[in-house]
Amino acid sequence: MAETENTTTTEKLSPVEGIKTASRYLRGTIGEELKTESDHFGKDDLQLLKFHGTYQQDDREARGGTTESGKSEKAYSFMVRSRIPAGIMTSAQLIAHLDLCDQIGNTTLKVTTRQGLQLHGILKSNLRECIRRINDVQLSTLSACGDVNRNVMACPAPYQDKIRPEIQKLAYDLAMHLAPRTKAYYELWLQDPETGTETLEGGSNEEYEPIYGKVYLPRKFKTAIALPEDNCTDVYTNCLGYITVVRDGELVGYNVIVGGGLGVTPSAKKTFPRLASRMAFVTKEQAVAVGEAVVKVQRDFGYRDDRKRARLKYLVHDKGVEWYRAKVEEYYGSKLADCTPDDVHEHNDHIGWDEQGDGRWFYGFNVENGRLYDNENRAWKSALRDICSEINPEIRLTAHQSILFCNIEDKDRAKLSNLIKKRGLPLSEEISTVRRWSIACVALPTCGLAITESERILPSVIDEMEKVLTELGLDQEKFTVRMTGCPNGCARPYNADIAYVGKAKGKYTVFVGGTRIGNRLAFIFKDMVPLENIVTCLRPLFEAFKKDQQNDESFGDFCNRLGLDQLLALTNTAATGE
Ligand code: SRM
Ligand code: SF4
Repeated sequence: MAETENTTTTEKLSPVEGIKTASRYLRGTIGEELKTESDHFGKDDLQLLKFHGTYQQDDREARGGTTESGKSEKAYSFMVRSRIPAGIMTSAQLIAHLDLCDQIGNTTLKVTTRQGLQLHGILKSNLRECIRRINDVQLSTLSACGDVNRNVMACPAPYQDKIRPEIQKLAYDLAMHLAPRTKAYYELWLQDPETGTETLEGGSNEEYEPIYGKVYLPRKFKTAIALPEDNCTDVYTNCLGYITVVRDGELVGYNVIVGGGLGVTPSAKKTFPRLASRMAFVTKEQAVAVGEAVVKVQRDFGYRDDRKRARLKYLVHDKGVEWYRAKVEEYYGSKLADCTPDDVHEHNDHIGWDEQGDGRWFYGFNVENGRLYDNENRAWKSALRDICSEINPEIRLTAHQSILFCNIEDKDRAKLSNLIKKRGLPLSEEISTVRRWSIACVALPTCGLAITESERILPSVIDEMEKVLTELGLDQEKFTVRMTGCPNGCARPYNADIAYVGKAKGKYTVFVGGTRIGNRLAFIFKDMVPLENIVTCLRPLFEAFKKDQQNDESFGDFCNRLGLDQLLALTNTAATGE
């Protein structure tokens, strides 16, 4: 299929399309801007910087002053995101990130919901150094953001079985295969700005992006791999997903799913969260090439006129999965088999101690909302530095914003626990079930799209939930609680058992009815609930759940069984005492 084929060329394109096309493969004027004294970039380059793994932000709590010219003053800095396929990294790579956050960042580091790492507060004058130092330790920020395939997720558990190593390798292979090929990244961030030259000159060195072409994708693109018994990557929320198919203990292939995505603009009916549709079975050998075909169909048919509708999920929704499959077969060059019945049915968060199967252990360390910092009570960064320098474990990041310390010898187990305790941190086994299964997005003060608090407020919301659940004898119940500071859905709220989604200043939409397994969308229970009521509004539901729970149904299943009207009736009964 020709690189430039694009059925959307006659439609009115969104302005970002023009910026990408004119960017000379993601260069724009970033190189020139990096040489200026200005503390921020111009509008067009902001779009291109994302492909390089960085977002221009400003501290929203520092806004408000004015410059001499009367313009509102902003404290600009950059978020830098590392792409880490399957979240697998070394102790040295983690230490390099901790050094960066302490030396040129805002002294905190965030483990993200896609097994990545984020630095915040990097000044423009330090941006090149930051990205170069990440590359110095053999990681990259290229395509961590932008309209390309992002970090590929896979279950990070280090079980030495016949499946995990294979899917983790597939995550790496897909990430490399689908990474942009432009040399712009090398030129801008890695070569010496004084002596280096641009390779794209006079047409003779014209670059070629075999998968993306000049225009890249219409929008961000996300890929994940899961096992039926372990959907820890929330595979159904991705544009492209792979679910393992195992026969006689051997991995034979994957059921490929397409068209998941969560972002929504509540005021725009044309936007909605969507779980992926099951498309076709592929063998192990076909997995990467079919993934490429899925990407290319979105490249050529995805909507480029309206960024709100440009994600793959809208194309699959509008045209149907059979249409999408036929196109993928055309691009791939042959027919594909139908999906097998294999599907996700469990979720393991890998927290606590577990055996790897090679005589060694791994420890899932629950990092509350993925934020690593040091203060007088809790010193996450110091604990990690101690563990990395004294034990040197392999590090794996989970999609639940937590860390697995891997390859731990039996003799080092007590030592590892002591290093955690010494820094005032709870062991994973000391954390309540509700806290363990909760995650929150970044939100304020760095996220430019945040409407409410999320990561900073969820710990106290969980304190309150712990009290209610303990009082009702529900403290052992396993269900997901997810909070975001706006409806974009960065902590994947729309398929959780319970979700709090920031809607207006201090107010949240409360969702219930999703699942821990991530295969059902939640529904709105109450909208515009003030922060102080987001736990109390659920109390009647918890009480009814305690009374009427059937077999081992989860809280999400219970809410889904009752449906909105019955749940609201419970609340009204509680309010009137009838
Ligand atoms: Fe996200 C935008 C943070 C996972 C859906 N997301 C943003 C930005 C870059 C805000 C912006 O555009 O200015 C946030 C940066 C905040 C900051 O200060 O750091 C941001 N997203 C995050 C992270 C760091 C949340 C976290 O606390 O872990 C996650 C980074 C993952 C990574 O390593 O790559 C993150 N974002 C997600 C997910 C979850 C996932 O992918 O599994 C989603 C929902 C799934 C999906 O994509 O549909 C998600 N982020 C969005 C959206 C809505 C996209 C849409 O289709 O409408 C936006 C806004 C946008 O793209 O316009 C967004
Ligand atoms: Fe920002 Fe909204 Fe994403 Fe939270 S959900 S990080 S507030 S864009």
